[in-house]
Amino acid sequence: LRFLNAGESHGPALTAIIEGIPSNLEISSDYINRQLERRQQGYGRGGRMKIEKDRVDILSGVRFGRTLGSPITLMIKNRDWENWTDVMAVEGEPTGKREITSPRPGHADLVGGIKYGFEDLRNVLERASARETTTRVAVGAVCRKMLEDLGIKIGSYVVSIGELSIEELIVGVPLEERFEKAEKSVVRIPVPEEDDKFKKLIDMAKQEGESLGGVFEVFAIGVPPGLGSYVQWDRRIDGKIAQAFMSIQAIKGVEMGEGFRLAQKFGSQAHDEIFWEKGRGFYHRTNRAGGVEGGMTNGEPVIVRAAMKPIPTLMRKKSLQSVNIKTKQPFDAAKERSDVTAVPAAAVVGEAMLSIVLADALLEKFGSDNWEEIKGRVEEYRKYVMEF
Ligand code: EPS
Repeated sequence: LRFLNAGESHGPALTAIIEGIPSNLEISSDYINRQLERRQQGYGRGGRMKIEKDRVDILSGVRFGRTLGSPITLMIKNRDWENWTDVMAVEGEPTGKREITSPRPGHADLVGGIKYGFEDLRNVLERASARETTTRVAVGAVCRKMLEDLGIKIGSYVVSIGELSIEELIVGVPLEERFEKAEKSVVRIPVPEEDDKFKKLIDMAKQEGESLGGVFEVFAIGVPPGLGSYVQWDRRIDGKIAQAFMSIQAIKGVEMGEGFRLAQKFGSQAHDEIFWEKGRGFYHRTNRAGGVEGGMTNGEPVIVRAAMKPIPTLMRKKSLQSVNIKTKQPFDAAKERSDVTAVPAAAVVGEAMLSIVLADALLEKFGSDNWEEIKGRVEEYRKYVMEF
């Protein structure tokens, strides 16, 4: 399974081509659109989300609601494009309109400009922007459909935004319940009663022209054991998951299960003991490992935790110290329309990335031609695991 995506934030459209989705998988644009909508939510989003209503056009690879096994092309039009036709024109000379010369600390602006040789840093931000994650969610939705057919559930919730955390309030709450509640919260927290506190913090940050980061968790329940492998470094599934999450804009840390907290424990407190029951097979009563041992899924829920830094675009009167790339004079970093926080959206992007990695690993283990055939193999394998 592989995919490429393309598109500038204010260009005409975002596109993706996915190769390796088996034939006979049922998929619809409605199914994908539901995920796209979820990515657009979250208190603290900026003006762009009021303009966009992300909808997918499936341009290839699907016929009468089923995949053909051929490359699937997905396209999401940028509604905002019509306001940018001159700034983002394909032909003609630069107009200087909406040119960016004061790089934002923390954004790709400066290094991107040096690396690709641009005098207008807009050339960088248009592609570096998290707008690109729209297509990841669309690709992730196709993968999610496969997982769903196998009874694998993917979900996410926000644990903290800035210094506000609900971590202590969800101890012992099952993952699925956390997810269901988070779906009802405007900031994706599994304790919607706390929404107001979070909204207040976000309002305050907005007033100050500030931005906020946070922590979110993504899980997958029902994953068969044995996806990924210990036999080669680049086949370890935790490595693939970490890469997938780190590649989401503004993510600065990724953990599996208890992650960094495991480092403080004695070995006897850190690992998940093994049990066996007839009719159930092997299982664990704890899941500190986050569902991965030895670079392979172990049958327990896969749990990934990621830390997002605050978005680099600040609307403060006094922004951050930067230097104009033309005059070399100190300058206030560029101000662009942006979000105060996008942690809830990043969690949905995380769901997509986990879906992609797991679907890829499933196809690697069970074949990749005909979905009906693959489903049968997974079922057989589950029986085998139960009897092992
Ligand atoms: C985003 C679209 C962008 C930003 C945001 C995410 O739209 P615009 O730049 O037109 O406001 O709202 O991206 C960033 C903050 C960033 O720094 O990349 C989206 O579709 O999620």
